[in-house]
Amino acid sequence: MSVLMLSRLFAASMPFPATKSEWDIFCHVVDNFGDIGVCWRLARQLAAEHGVGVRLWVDELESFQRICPAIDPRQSIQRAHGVEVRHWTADFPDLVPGDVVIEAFACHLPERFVAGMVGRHPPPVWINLDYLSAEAWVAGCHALPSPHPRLPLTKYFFFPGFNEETGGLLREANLPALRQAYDASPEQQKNFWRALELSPPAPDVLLVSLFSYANPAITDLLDIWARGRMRVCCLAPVTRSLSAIEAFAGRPLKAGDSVRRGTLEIRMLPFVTQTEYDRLLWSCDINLVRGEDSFVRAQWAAKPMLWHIYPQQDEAHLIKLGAFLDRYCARLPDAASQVLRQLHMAWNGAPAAGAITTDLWAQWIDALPDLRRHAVKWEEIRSKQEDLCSNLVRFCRSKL
Ligand code: TRH
Repeated sequence: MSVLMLSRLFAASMPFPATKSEWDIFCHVVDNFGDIGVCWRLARQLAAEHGVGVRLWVDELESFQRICPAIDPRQSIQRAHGVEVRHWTADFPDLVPGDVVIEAFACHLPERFVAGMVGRHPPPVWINLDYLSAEAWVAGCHALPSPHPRLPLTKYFFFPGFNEETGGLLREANLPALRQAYDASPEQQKNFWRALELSPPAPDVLLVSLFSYANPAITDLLDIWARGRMRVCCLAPVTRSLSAIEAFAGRPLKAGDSVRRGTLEIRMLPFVTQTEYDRLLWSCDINLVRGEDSFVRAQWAAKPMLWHIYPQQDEAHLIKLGAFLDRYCARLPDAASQVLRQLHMAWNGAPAAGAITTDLWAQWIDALPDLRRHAVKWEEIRSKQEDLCSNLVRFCRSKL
């Protein structure tokens, strides 16, 4: 065996890191909270579970502060939860890149930094962390190298996904245990409601969290809930769904306000931290989520959910939605699968789907026992797969 092969074998079997490794993560906040939501989660997990020194570069700190109030948008360098947070501005400093460089969602690294990567020996492992999709092509593209056209650098495409052939899903090691402890603790639940300044929900009320993009179907749903057989309490953090809720209420609303109509009560919540948002998802019977990160967290909450996917041009998002539903519904009884698909298509404005009707909602309520069992099973199976952060660490170790 050659010296080179031996050294590779040795490197692959070494506990990671032999010395503390340093990673740079770059996050460009395109819009909303998903980009920083994912990067922040990954950065914290790398630091807390893998002993990695993380420098997180973020070009917009105000959005970051919304999900993590410890962040001060005026500081160019600060530490939070064991992570060094840097404000990423146009005048990028000269510094030595870390062992691993993560370019989140093809955010395009600063040229000066790329030059630093070329000058580093060995060069860093360069990862483009992509968006999550359940489409079949993802498995074929995951971890593929892409040599730089001019420079002696190789970028690897790392795709999150739902099976072992992909990079997996972000999930902290203690997440299932934390959720189970919360479920089993009336004390923790009481503290959660108290922190939100809400009284705990009555047992006969269907509790729904609402986080979506602007969506004409919100009004339909609120209307159906208000006229339904069942009492519904809708907990809505103030986000882009606010204007639809205000139109329904007929008045301006802010966090702390509530609206009552028929069998529906809407409680407007402040935008909470990521940790509190998890607790909100664990507490509700049904979670309406959006984008990427809240969509994944709703799956870890093991509750029935309705996903508002990030809209894309040429309705590409509907293909992505269909791919997820194919996967998610594979082991679901036919009737529940059908109503879940129909409701998702209507909620996402698919052309052939039509509006959400009272009848469709009633079918969804009838399917709830199956949907609940299924959500628990789905979470159990996915939790057994390796999480994205551990996958990434293992992959980078093999390339260092
Ligand atoms: O905010 P989003 O719509 O983000 C989107 C998606 O990521 C999309 O794929 C991307 O292209 C686009 O951004 C640019 O939805 P997402 O992904 O669910 O992110 C929301 C984050 O906000 C998530 O980390 C959960 C967090 N959150 C809170 O911390 N508190 C809250 O009260 C709420 C409602 C959310």
